[in-house]
Amino acid sequence: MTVPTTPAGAAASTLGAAAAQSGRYFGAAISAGRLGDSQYTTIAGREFSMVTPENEMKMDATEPNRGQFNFANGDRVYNWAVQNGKRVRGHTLAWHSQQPGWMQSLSGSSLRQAMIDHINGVMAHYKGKIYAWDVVNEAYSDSGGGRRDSNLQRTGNDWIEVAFRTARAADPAAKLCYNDYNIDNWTWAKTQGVYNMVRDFKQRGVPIDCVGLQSHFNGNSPYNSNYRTTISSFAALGVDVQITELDIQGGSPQTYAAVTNDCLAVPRCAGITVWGVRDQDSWLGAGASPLLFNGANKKPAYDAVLNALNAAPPTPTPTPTPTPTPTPTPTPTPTPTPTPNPDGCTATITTTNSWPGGFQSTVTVQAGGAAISGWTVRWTWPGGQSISSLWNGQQSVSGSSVTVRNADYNGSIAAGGSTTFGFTANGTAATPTATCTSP
Ligand code: 9MR
Repeated sequence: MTVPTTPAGAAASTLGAAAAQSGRYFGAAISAGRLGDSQYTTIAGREFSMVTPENEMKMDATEPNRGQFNFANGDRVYNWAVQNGKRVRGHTLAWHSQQPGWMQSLSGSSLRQAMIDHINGVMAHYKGKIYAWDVVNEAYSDSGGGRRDSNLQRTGNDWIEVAFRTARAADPAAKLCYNDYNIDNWTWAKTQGVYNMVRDFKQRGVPIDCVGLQSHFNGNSPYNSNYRTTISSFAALGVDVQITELDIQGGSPQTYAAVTNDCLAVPRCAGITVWGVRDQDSWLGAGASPLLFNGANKKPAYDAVLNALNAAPPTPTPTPTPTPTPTPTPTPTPTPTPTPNPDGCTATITTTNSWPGGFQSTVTVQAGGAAISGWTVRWTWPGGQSISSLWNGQQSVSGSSVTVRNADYNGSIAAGGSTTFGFTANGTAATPTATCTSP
């Protein structure tokens, strides 16, 4: 990353350089559609050290048809960012909103599988290139502290942890964030709901590295001075905090300074991203005056943020206290010993991810020399393992014996073709030999 360095004692003159003095970044949401606007790219190129594509890496943009990925606009924003020396936050892999039409009409295990496939498809394309991913976005209800109802939530309460585990396996180099709005005020039930989820994830070893506080402040959700408590409380759980979508209706310089100072006060507050460049670029419209620039002009809020960043005590080693990314336990390479079965089917279990106390597997069911119209896979757990969630199949368990039959939609396999089902399980990762029979 090339962030201009500032001589000791001198004030930095851009947001990115000023934030870098304390090892932090300062970013903005960028739209592919505005990259032809030279006023926009001049400001964004000069001021910011981190970029979040505003819409271009969302589910509807990246997988418009099932299994068919489109990274044209995501790559446009990504390439502009790296060509201008900036890092990129990925936004977002699993969300109830902005789903492509085909996904909106799915449910149950096929939606669960589609989510997993989506995460794998997008993260594979950007593997090793993304600073942090908003793995799951806005999964909590606006009141009461519980989960928001959605098609993803109805696939089972474990959908969020399955998303994070899938994401860790897909790109171990990216920080994995949970991102939401209205979790800025420490006294709100929604904030506490997300806090409890993150605490639970850390206790159980579900991979999570950061929490994104969107921080859209307005009359209904105003900035409160307990924001610093929110940031430090999340940080104390052992995750980074990133302010991911900051805008302040009315653009108060005092509030912008307070938000900046609250981040600077907590070592694990890694950086701030504003949700757009100029007021005219904001999803709220220019009339809300929510951002730091009015046309090419720096607003009073800009000066307030820059001065706060310049007043921060410099850190000698500018590292945003990166999370010691828990390396997923290397998974033992399975030795599949499928018995050749010219006409029936074979099944092979592969571990795709593991963590202390659990693992995730994919089972490939392959038809032999003839098409089959249904399949049953059986195996025996060697050491007390138990399935916590299974998709694309119907399971029945008796002691250590597991039987999985095809789901309604994946029983028919062409000669030589294959399908997969998957599961997460408790216990030590194991790849027992599975048998497959077809009627
Ligand atoms: O700014 C985004 C706007 O252009 C889109 O139309 C909108 C669609 O949902 O999403 C906006 O960004 C949202 C972000 O992805 C998630 N948090 C709330 C943001 C503002 O609505």
